[in-house]
Amino acid sequence: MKLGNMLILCALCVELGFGDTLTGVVTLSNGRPARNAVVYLSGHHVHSPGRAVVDQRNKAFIPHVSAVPIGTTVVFPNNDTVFHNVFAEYDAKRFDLGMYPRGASRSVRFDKPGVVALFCSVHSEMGAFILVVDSDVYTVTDSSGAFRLDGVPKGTHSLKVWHETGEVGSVSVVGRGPVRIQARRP
Ligand SMILES: [Cu+2]
Repeated sequence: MKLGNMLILCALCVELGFGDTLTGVVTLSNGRPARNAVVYLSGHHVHSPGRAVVDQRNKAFIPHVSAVPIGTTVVFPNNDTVFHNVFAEYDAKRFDLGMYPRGASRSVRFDKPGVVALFCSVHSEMGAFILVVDSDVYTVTDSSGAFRLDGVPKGTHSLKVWHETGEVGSVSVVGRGPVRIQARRP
């Protein structure tokens, strides 16, 4: 992209209020930090479904938790030294990507919001989650439950939280935070 076009786009971003940052911390109902919680602005229009990767290395899915906007194609490469068989539960159904070796890959497009629970039929210790969100403003908390959301438009937003324990949260936020959210059983 030409520099001139980039400057015009950046000016537009400022004008529309994109680029604000919202910070906060998520805890679970037991008061502990909610590590790997997905935090997103609910109902925020999805502009940019894209591609995401859930890697397989050292008998683990990496990342363990990810969030993607509706319409995103997720690629599942096997970069391990052994075969894995990826299957998942999603939208009340099961899909199976079969068994594939190092260097091979499969991909799936996710068109409905919801939880994708990933497993490997060979290694029962392998598990991961993808949350498909109706939003393109989302992130995942760090080990202390902290998060930083970029690209938050001005105004009041419904901020939602999902954690792999099944605990969820929802708060109305204005401004940049920091916000504290305690997730609970739905
Ligand atoms: Cu495996």
